[in-house]
Amino acid sequence: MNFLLVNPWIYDFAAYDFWLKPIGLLYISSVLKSKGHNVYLIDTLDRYNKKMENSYDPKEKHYGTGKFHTVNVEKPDVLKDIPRKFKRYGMDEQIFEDYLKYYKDEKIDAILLTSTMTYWYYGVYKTIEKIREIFPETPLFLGGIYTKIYKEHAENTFKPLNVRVVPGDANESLKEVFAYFGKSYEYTDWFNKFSPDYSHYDKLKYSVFTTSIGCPYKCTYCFTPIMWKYIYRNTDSIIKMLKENIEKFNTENIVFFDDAFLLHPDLENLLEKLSELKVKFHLPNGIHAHRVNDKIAFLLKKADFRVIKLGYESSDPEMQKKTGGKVTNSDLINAVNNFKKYDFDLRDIGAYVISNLPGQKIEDLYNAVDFCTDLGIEININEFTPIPGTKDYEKLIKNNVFNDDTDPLLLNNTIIPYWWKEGLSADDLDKVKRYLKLKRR
Ligand code: B12
Ligand code: SF4
Repeated sequence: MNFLLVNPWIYDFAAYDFWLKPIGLLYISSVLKSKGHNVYLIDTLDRYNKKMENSYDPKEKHYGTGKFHTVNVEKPDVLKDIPRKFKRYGMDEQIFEDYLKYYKDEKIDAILLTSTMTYWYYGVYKTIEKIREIFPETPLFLGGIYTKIYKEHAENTFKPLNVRVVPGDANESLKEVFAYFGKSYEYTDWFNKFSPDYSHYDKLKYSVFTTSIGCPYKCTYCFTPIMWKYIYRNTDSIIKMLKENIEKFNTENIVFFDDAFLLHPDLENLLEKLSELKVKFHLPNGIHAHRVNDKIAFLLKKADFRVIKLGYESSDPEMQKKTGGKVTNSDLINAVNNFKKYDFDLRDIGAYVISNLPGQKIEDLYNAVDFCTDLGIEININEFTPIPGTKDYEKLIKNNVFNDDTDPLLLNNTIIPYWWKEGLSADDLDKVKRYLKLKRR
């Protein structure tokens, strides 16, 4: 069979290519190829797509990250009152259309789209509207994180575009795809046996991998432990997967999307072996600070880890404990002292802090800014995103802060402070962000 995979546009008030690669779809590509199918990919978020060269300069920033091509677009009704510009991020519309017309000749049997952030479903919708202009009848399947969190919402929203929603991991979702065509699908150990398929890209400034899926912690705001049972890949097969990628694509930057990279049971050996690969490594997802002891910091430096984000979330010990106990203030101090000992560039080390956690006081944020800037590291303040199924979401519903049928677009972390009466206002957050700027100076 011939499959066309599409990584959709993002529609949002803000988005940045912080090493975004659709690794879910890239795994699907490997699995389908292994079963003898033809697979094509249009990644609308690939900043280095060669057809975009005339209309956009990808201007590489830090280690291959950078700004997307953008176009201002109309806001959907539910966002009309938000006083910010709404944009489409990614491939030029005409180029996308040209790709679709080109693939029309390949006799595509099925189109597969992924979804990541729940509040990006509108971009998925607009992408599929465009696809339907060229492929009005072709069976189209939507999987990925949004469909796992909001199955019913996805089914209702995408019905007018004749989309079949297939939540689940590679096996569960592909089984449904093949069942639609009256074919059987044999489960495969996709996580241990396959790697994300990067053969679709003309130019790779970075490759993204994950050495584990899921996390053994259960933080009250996080969907990861609900979505995945914690599993990790063995060291030798991780090294083999990375070596193949580096040899094929001359990769300079390897990025790990893991939720729990430092919890790998064979961590020291893994880091030793990574140090033989001679590339730069990055950890953009908040890592577990308590694991950064003297030895681990030494090995991270030896392997050439650069951007490392620590999951800090709150400076308040009570809040840290109440939300899952993954970190304490002394964990952060120890981790940063170990990074300093081995001479990491502290501009690359940052801590994630969540603002607007239920019950959080504004002082928590000012203290977090003081704490991190005094340690000498960067701080990234990210607004809280309530996710159905998590303890925090259920509590907010119970307390009538919003309804269970609230449009996911309104639960975008950038939007919440504009309408949420319970938490910190947009003005409060602006003040904290101004304070952070001053402290940075
Ligand atoms: C990597 C990651 C990031 C990266 C990149 C995200 C990106 N846009 O790609 C970074 C660090 C930038 C990031 C940032 C944030 N993230 Co994040 N992130 C993740 C993480 C850890 C991994 C995603 C991933 O790649 N998984 C691995 C792949 C293999 O799985 P997958 O995509 O589901 O694909 C599988 C299946 O779904 C299926 N499949 C996928 N597509 C399709 C399609 C078809 C047709 C089929 C058949 C099958 C199929 O096959 C694949 C193989 O089994 C998830 C948690 C998690 N473990 O999933 C959170 C998660 C998605 N992030 C989350 C959050 C909250 C955030 C932030 C908002 C945090 C914050 N407060 O700032 C920011 C938002 C930034 C932004 N605007 O993008 C939430 C979701 C929030 C939401 N409302 O949607 C999650 C779920 C974690 C959580 N806290 O609960 N994140
Ligand atoms: S430690 Fe991180 S990934 Fe694990 S449950 Fe908590 S927030 Fe989620």
